Amino acid sequence: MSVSELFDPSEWAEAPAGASFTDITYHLSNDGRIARIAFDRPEVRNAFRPHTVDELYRALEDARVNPRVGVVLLTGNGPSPKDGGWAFCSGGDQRIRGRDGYQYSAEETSVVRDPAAAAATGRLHILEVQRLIRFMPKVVIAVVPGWAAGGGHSLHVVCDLSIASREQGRFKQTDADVGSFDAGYGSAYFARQIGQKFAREVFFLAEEYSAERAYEMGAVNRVVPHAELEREAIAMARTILTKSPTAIRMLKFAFNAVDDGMVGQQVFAGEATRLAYGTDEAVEGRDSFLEKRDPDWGPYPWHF
Ligand code: S0N
Repeated sequence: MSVSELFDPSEWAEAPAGASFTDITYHLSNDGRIARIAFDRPEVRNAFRPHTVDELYRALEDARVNPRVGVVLLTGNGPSPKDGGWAFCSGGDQRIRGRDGYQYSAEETSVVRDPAAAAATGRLHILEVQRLIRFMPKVVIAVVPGWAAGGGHSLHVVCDLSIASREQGRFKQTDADVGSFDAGYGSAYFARQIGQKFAREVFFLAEEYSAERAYEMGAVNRVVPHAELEREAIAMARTILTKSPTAIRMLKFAFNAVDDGMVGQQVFAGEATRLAYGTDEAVEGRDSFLEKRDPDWGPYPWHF
């Protein structure tokens, strides 16, 4: 069975970790440099349950630690076999939302160490996925073939770039309709992207808006014909892959830092430390310690 109508099998091979997934699909491009991670619950507009979030986290983490991967495409498979509808993601699966979060079912709890404890408590760990997207030193592109709603809307917000289907891409922030609120990146950071008035309108009115309208508001980067969506996303990824990995990484974390406070500074500083370790000056610091002598900083100027 085809992964998705927009999926071109000649471009991709299933990632080794992908074989065990049920709620998402995970592929790597044939040269191993692009990851494609897709929600695979089209019959519920790609809503996520805790098990979906576990798989999503594992796939993103796998892509994060793969040194060949530079760009991740996050998308939703489709169309729905029930009614032909398309979705990127419609957020948390409302059928299993409990009073303290989203509930695992008995068969899903196999993914956690203590099934009984997991079944007894709700999860809200899509926020952990948001942070992983935010802090991974790779570019994550939301590829939006249909609805981005609720927590799915927030996921597209937190991705570095968004590309949407002209015909099927639709956006709606339903949080306030269902008594839910993403009070972090989904709203506050969204307002940084498109401005306070538009962001408040999107949340307070919870109206549907098209891909073209999202583009006008500055919420998506590109709107392309539906049939071209994944091809265009791959082309964007290929352009990014022609750039310096270090420059892209430093730029992503520079863009993040101002909104991420001390954590943003920490992430940026970690990358600065990695660069510093590559200098002769830092090597002298390490060697002097190991050789039990005073460091010789003489060759290294106080730059101005
Ligand atoms: C996406 C919408 C607008 C699509 O409308 P459309 O095209 O008319 O399709 P429907 O007929 O409505 O849907 C088709 C089938 O899919 C099911 N379905 C759709 N979305 C969901 C969903 N989210 N959960 C469960 N099922 C869903 C429909 O029921 C239908 O099934 P059948 O055919 O059996 O009738 C429209 O579907 C829509 O509005 N969906 C709901 C969107 C929504 O409100 N999502 C939840 C919002 N909240 C979150 O996502 C919170 C996420 C989170 O974890 C969080 C994060 C940060 C802080 C807090 C939280 C928190 O949870 O509180």
